[in-house]
Amino acid sequence: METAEEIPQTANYDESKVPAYTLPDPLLLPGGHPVTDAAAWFEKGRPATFLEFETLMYGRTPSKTLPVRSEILSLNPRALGGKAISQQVRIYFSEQAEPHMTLLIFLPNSQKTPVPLFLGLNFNGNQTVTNEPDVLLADHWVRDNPEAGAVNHQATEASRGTGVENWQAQLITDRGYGLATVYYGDLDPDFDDDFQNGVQPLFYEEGQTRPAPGEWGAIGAWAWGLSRALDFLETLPRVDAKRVAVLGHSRLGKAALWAAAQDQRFALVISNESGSGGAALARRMFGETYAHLNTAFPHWFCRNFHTYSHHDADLPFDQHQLLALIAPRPLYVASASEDLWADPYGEYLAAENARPVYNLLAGDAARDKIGYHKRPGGHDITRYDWERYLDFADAHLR
Ligand code: GTR
Repeated sequence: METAEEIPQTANYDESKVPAYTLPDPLLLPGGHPVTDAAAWFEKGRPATFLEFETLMYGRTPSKTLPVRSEILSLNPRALGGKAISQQVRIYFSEQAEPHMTLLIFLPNSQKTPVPLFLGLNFNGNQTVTNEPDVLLADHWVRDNPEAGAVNHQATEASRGTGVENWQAQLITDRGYGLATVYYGDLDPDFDDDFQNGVQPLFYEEGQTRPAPGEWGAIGAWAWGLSRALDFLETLPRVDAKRVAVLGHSRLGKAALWAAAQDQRFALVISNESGSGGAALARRMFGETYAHLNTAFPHWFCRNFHTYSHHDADLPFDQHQLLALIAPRPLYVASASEDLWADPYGEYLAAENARPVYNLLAGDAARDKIGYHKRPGGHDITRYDWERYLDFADAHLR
């Protein structure tokens, strides 16, 4: 494994230097047998594909059920200028106070029937998502960013509302959808602490001090948290939990995809510029490499994945097959033209190459089930992106 000074900073941004490659056929079983119908996909193809991603990339999520309990912290019937009800709920995963996650939920007051909802993790604390003064500051480690109100790894008042443009709570609720979010550091703070903080220690066996080589890293913990948030949303009568879209930007897009691959309750999935280790094909060797991911962020994936630093093309799968694990549920992949680090074209090609599985499972309806856009600009999630996601959700969740 490289030291920090050796982190490969050079990335290929030259389309002519993309090597020749052949993508694994998502409909071929490891022994070479073709999957020819939906039953065989769900009985054999999907489990085999899933097992490879689990073992070699994201790591296995422990299945132990925890004594989860929730505490309602606030209820505001007149949030977002009176148009929405907001709720904050703290979810504990043991009898202890830590670890816990705080779920922030907005539901439009205009809707009389249970609403479809977007669920996503946020980068800097729930208080950044809107300007609502009653939203609690993140109470776990945050990445320092003094200009955005994150100082000494603590969220401050100055960070309130700094992510309003990225979250568009007003637009989402105006269009009749709910929005729910959790600060990702509640689940596992995003630094390499050898998995002493966050939710992993809850699952250690007697004598275990860190996840085994094939067990989850931080992305696995973030994805697990999305499923625990959905568990809670299922208890809310005003939410239609069968119409929950899970989304994420960048590293949290990787987590959203992995959450949806594992948890088929998520009805629709959105990858916003998830890039390498998310929606982007590895075999193109364009933009961020696995060597970079594993050295800059050694805690994100499972330890087995470190074997593939500098051997990106040696994995038995590529990321179109992660997207195929979402089939036949609607999937939207979005890129930005200047976000070459995330390989926009590789994200597009992964979505296109998931189509054989969608076609097999959904027939003629498959065509519209995969959405894609590449907007001008850089690495970000913007109002334009949300407008596309809302249109896509209108087509599939209404
Ligand atoms: C980068 C990382 C990407 C992406 C991004 C983000 O530093 O190399 O894989 O996850 O962070 O999350 O914004």
